[in-house]
Amino acid sequence: MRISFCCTDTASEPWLQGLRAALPTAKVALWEPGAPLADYAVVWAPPQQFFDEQPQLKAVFNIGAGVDALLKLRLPPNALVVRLDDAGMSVQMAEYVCHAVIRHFRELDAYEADTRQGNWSFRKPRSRADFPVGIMGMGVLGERVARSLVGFEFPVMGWSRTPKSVDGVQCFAGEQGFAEFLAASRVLVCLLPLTPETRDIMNLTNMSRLQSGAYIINVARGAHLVDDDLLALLDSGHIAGAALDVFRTEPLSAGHPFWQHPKIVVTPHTSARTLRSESITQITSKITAIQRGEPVAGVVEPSRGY
Ligand code: NDP
Ligand code: OXD
Repeated sequence: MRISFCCTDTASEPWLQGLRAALPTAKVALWEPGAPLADYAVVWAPPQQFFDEQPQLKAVFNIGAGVDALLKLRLPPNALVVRLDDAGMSVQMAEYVCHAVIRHFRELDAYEADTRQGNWSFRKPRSRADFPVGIMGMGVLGERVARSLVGFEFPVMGWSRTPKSVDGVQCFAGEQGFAEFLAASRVLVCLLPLTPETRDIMNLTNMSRLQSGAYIINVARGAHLVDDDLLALLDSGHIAGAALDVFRTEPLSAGHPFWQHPKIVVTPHTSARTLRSESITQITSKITAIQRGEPVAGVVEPSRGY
């Protein structure tokens, strides 16, 4: 069995070593133009030439959860496309989102500013009931985030394409549930895949439907958010602030107003990192399962875009 590794912006050697250790009988090699035909591919942002030269692939393993960039390419006709299915990302995402919600709710930035000035002063405690959190996307990551926020006793809502039932979470689904979901939310978390249906979903109309004093947490893809609409709603006061981990252009371009905005916290696409060891274990287990003719989780449906 041959496995071809083609991941841009990734240190290849530790991955190659890990894949070889997990599947000692496989031939695992870094892809280069003209490389021998492989059975499986492990990829992140590969060039189109990779797939054009490897049309026989049985499965393509993306070393991330989001496949929006991959699905823009012409893929091998018979290959399964498999995304990372948690692999240590959901706990990181829960940490990041809970931190952002709590930091905002408990006014920790304001406390930090006060204490840096030597001020020992208190703010009136706020009520969780006034900070309902709506999570767009109740998949592998969104559901874990929702359950974690329930643990902190926030009112939690979830919105997905198909109906869900999660203990302690008020679930909404589809177009028909969207307006009600937004109206019930003050903090909005985006954990949707980027598809034609979800691009620009955080726009002026939709964000205006959130409760006044809204807070935006985007940890999915930059193109879910219309930057100028967020800035306008921050200026008007309808939105109180935002924690943004993902951007239309990454790295965020120098001079972008988000960098210095006093109500925006920027992080460099780091809310849930790919963990190499967990990912290698997951990918190699799935290769073994496919070889045995067994089904695997995390298979992408290209027609729905995730
Ligand atoms: P999943 O595919 O498991 O979940 C996607 C969720 O979005 C599902 O609940 C799905 O609904 C819902 N959804 C999709 N389309 C629509 C729609 N049109 N309307 C309403 N709901 C919709 O993805 P993950 O949870 O694993 O990951 C989500 C995204 O997070 C990734 O696609 C990626 O872009 C981003 N990400 C960001 C990272 C970072 O570091 N910032 C790290 C990892 C991922 P249904 O359940 O009905 O199918
Ligand atoms: C992912 C990401 O999709 O890191 O996994 O953004």
